[in-house]
Amino acid sequence: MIIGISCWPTFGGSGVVAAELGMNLAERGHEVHFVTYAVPERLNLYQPGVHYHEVTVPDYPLFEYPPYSQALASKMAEVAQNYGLDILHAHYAIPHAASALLAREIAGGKLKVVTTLHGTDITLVGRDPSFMPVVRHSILRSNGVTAVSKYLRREICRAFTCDRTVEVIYNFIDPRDFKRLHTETVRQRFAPNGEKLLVHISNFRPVKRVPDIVEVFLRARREMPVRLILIGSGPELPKAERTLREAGAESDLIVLGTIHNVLTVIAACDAMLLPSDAESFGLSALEAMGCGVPVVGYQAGGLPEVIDDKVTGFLSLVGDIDALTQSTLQLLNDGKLRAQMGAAAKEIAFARFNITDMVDKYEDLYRSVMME
Ligand code: GMT
Repeated sequence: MIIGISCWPTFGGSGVVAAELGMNLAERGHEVHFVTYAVPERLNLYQPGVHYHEVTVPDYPLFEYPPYSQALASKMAEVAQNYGLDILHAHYAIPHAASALLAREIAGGKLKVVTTLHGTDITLVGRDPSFMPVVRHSILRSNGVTAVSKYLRREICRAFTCDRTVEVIYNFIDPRDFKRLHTETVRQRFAPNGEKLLVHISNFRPVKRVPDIVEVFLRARREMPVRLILIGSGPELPKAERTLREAGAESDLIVLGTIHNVLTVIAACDAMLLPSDAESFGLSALEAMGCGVPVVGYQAGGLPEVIDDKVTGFLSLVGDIDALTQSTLQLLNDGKLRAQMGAAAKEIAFARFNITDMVDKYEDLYRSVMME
């Protein structure tokens, strides 16, 4: 098949999933064309079968807002026509799905659009009245629609429409990415005196409940030598840094920003904190599981579909910081429990969320929409 993929190329999970999917499809012999404004993080452009087409938005004094959606649709249509795309797979509704529908109309012919909804495009951003009609239209008019969890499928039905089939295809990890992670160097660097290491990775939006992470860390720090590693960036990060500085805990805070080898860092840690109040899937939780690191979070959104409470991590009620702290301390204090949960996490992550099974499902969906 000849497949176009469009996604946000930044550090978010949707871009990671799109890149991993594209590379795996190319390995299977498909021709894959990425259409974005920058090369997606984790995409290997040197891999045979992977192509990249950059979207550029011309600058013009009239444009107060650069019309990216139109430039994207034009590039998608151009790539569809020039390379004979069978499928255009849009990741994240805004603007990718909407632009893909426009490209399908322009390109005509056999082109089919598959849309994968990732989370905030349904639960937060997409629900804003400024976007809602476009998101609903994109869901209804795509040839195929997938959601990354059962929770997200329920939300699509509740907030947008129940009038179409939405297939759940979970996010996935590639076991090959988890081999040879040099965790010793990271531990030597960040925990030189045998401190315990907690890690959180996100875009630091309010939905991630960063103050809960700060509070758990401060409470844990009163009990034992522990350090907190923060990966990523976003509006809640400076506030967290300020709070920890004021509490005199900055010496045990490690802010890494948006880095590349996140798996190596995660794998060196003792537990991941992910106390979001809405999380459609939580790819970072799955990556922690693949590293053999248990996750502590809340029973929110699709997280219970990823983390088995008391087996691969701990999930408590949203906002229950006491429970969150207690679970974190239990893990940090008990090396045997950590090893047991870490091993279960690894096993379940690779069995339940294996890249081969999920890419099979995407291929099947592509084939079925192509037969329409
Ligand atoms: O808005 C975000 O949080 C970023 C977004 C993204 O584009 O990565 O994350 C969503 O998609 C991920 C990949 O499917 C999921 O793992 C995240 O859970 C989801 N974020 C939320 O639902 C908050």
